[in-house]
Amino acid sequence: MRTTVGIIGAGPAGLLLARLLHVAGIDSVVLESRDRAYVEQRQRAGILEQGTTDVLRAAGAGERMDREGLRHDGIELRFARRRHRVDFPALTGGRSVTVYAQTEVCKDLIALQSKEGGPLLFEAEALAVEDAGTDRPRVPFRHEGREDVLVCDYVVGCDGFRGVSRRAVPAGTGRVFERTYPFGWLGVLADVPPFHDELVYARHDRGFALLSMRSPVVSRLYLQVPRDTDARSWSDDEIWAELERRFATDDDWRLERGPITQKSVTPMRSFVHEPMRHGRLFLAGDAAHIVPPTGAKGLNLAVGDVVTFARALAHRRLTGSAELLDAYSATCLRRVWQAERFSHDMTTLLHRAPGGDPFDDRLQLARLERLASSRAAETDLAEAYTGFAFE
Ligand code: RFL
Ligand code: PHB
Repeated sequence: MRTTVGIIGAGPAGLLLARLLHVAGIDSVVLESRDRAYVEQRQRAGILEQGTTDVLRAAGAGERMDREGLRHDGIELRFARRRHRVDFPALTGGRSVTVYAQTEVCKDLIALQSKEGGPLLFEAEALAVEDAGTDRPRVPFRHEGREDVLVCDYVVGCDGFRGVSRRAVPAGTGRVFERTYPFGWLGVLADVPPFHDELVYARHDRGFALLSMRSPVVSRLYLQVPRDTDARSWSDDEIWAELERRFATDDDWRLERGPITQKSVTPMRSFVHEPMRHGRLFLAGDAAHIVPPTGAKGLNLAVGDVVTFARALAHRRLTGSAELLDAYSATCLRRVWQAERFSHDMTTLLHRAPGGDPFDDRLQLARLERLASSRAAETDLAEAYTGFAFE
């Protein structure tokens, strides 16, 4: 098989890249190791920055998002049994975010690609990236029991944190920056209307909790738990009781319980691989960087990367200049590190290390008090949460 851009992975990064290239008249082939149902049902991100919704709309993938997505103009911070609302449009000159799940973004992009894009092969596992240092990189892959090779002008590794493409960068040419955290998130989906109309980020002595949502009748809730927790060790009653404790306020707020339909635990990690390119292999999304989900940035960063690549390749085609392709890694990394900073700040602001340190507790409360009383501090959060502009 021969194509201009070989894309490994059909998560949000790979699917959107295929769409952007199609719109620019550049052909691609997408290889995805899992089946379509798996990709469409994997519960993950929920928050789209305004820049992300703009890109999806411009790519022709915004119709259902505009109908079903929920515009959110703020979040609530809960701490010391109090609430503080951060008003995004007032602090950022009108910016907001949209609640529209990653599962839905993927469904919309898959439907578009199947209707009018290039090949999108499910259950097609890339085995390696070869000859990335030449102008004919190759991706051997296995599909329907047969081995084949995809020969490309460029390969974009959109295969997530555990994919194969990052491994094709020779040791010694790249550098990894990493932090792991001693906790993870127990995430649940519940068939109950969200108890608040905006997201609630709660800091509590027993640990962090987050209310998000998937629709006006489905809540998405998270609890900080020790890193190696087995989700099955938490009964539904224990989950609701813990949510009640961590979200408790001094006013008459009440939590309504409902059936829990899904439970899983995600470990938390910060990770950046520099540079995001080796020869004709470009890394995008989680393949190149991971943020802890507290800042809701992972999917939005993936979108920024593939927009940068698609523009750079279109520029190359139009002008013959490789200038933007050569700048790809540096351009993406500026935005990536801002998201790393913000996600790390939000994580350390709201989570409690196991065992806890009383000094850290007081610092967290002081940081939260500062956010609740200083427009400057709040503006920094609102600008970062609603998203940094694409370059
Ligand atoms: P993905 O989504 O992991 O997709 C990678 C795809 O590559 C496939 N693959 C391969 N295919 C072929 N051959 C191989 N050898 C392959 N190896 C792997 C995989 O099957 C998969 O389909 O990476 P991508 O596209 O870079 O997208 C990144 C996002 O998924 C991720 O950053 C976000 O989900 C992170 N995230 C959030 N991001 C946000 O922007 N806002 C949020 O609110 C948000 N909340 C979250 C999150 C992630 C979470 N978890 C579970 C990690 C909440 C959670 C709980
Ligand atoms: C989600 O809806 O899954 C979600 C929202 C905000 C976050 C993380 C996850 O910070």
